[in-house]
Amino acid sequence: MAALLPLLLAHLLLCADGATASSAATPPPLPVLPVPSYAQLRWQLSEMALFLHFGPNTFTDSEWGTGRANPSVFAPSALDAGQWARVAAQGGFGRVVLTAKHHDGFCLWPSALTNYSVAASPWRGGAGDVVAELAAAARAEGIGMGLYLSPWDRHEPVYGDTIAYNEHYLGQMTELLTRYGDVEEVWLDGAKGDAKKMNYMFDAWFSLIHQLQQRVVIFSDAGPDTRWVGDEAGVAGYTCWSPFNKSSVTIGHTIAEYSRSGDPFGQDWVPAECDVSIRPGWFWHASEKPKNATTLLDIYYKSVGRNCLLILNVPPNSSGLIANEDIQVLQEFTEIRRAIFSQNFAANATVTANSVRGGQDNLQFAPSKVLEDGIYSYWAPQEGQTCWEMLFDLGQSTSFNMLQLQEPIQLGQRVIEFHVAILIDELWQTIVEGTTIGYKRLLLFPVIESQYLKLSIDSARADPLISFFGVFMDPFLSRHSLQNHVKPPRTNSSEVTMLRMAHASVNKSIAAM
Ligand code: FUL
Repeated sequence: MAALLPLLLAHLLLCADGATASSAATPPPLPVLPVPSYAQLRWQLSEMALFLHFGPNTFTDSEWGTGRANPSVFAPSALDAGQWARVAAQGGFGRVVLTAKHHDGFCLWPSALTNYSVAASPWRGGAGDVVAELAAAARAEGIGMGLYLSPWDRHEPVYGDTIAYNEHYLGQMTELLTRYGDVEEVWLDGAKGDAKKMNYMFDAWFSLIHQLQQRVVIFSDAGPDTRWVGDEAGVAGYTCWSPFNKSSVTIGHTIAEYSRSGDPFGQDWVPAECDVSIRPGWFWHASEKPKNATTLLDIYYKSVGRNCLLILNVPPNSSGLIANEDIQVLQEFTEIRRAIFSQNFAANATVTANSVRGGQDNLQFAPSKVLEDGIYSYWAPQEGQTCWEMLFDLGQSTSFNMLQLQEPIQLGQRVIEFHVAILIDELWQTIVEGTTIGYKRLLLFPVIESQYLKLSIDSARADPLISFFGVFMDPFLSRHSLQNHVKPPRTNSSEVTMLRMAHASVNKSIAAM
């Protein structure tokens, strides 16, 4: 009898479509534009990047160097880029991004276009190249390499002369993108603190960067490939679209709400990147301490768990090493993620849906596809439905407080609103409401217990597609941190009444068997 229950429950879906599959394969549904490029997909799948702020500021206890620090201050005694890359790889960071040049203008590579660089420092007798050492280390660890080349340069004498400085900047960019192999991310910000008037020729910069590096994504306030989320706390909007209009934002002048949330009507695919430092400052300071692992986990939920990439800054110290206390926190952060995500209570669930693309027997788009990791296998409904529901039978009553949902974003971001309900005392009760899903959505709520869950997509830009649905328990979640995660549940009394009636009739049939 118990084995029949899931099948019977499938009939509880409000709008079951009994169509069966035809013998020919069904092609995938049309994408809904905009969609990510190859480089943007690689970026998104890497989930987290390790940001490395390092330079004269590390030695002078400053954040925004004046550009007048003597290159002799740059003297790390034990610089080991291999350690930085290992820390990144072991912590699950898919790429590293180094401040090749910060606002002070000091270059961590021996640029031929300035004397203000490692070549003028005592480090490695003036023959060192931090960019080269990190590029080799990242390659050895199998992670991507990214570079931050600050537009604002407080040292360079031609800064302020538009033509001359744009030429200088492009010359330095060319050095960085032609000497060190694949560069997967170029990071630039809109900071421009001095009174000097300066026009950056962003269009020329972006064209050159894309010309020189095939896999690169360019980060700035306005993309073109990934956008600043609009804060330096690592937190995205509860609603977060990758579609966006680049033309609505000027670099250096963001509209916080637009950057946080994106734009369901956006013409461009520009997903958000969330930057935050493990310490109060971006550069290392002896007096500062790292955040703890549960704070990092909370940031992870609000960045990676809201369809973004998390770029976490872990600044090397004045020895040229990531400090042990930071490594310790990163190890705990890795360990708690492993503990939480290694047990998916839905892994062996029985999954049904009210309709399946190509018919209920079509395995290619079967509801059970949402149990497979990643975005390349997914459930798709029949076209032209107005109701989309999936039902999960976990096999036994289970306690949990977190859900992971994913969309196959290679076909565009679709879901506008959804909710998840559980069956308690024969009634479906909404436990969480969500807005966007995108690449990955992590939803938290107080611990609840049930065997049955129902995902309802309430509105979507096109037929919704779901590539992953997971059920987890986060034992570290405090009532306090929950406050920032939970949206008040919505009550839909007519739905509850209909399901109650339907469930009552199923119970009657079971009793009659
Ligand atoms: C900002 C800079 O001004 C900060 O110093 C830091 O580099 C941060 C990541 O970007 O725009």
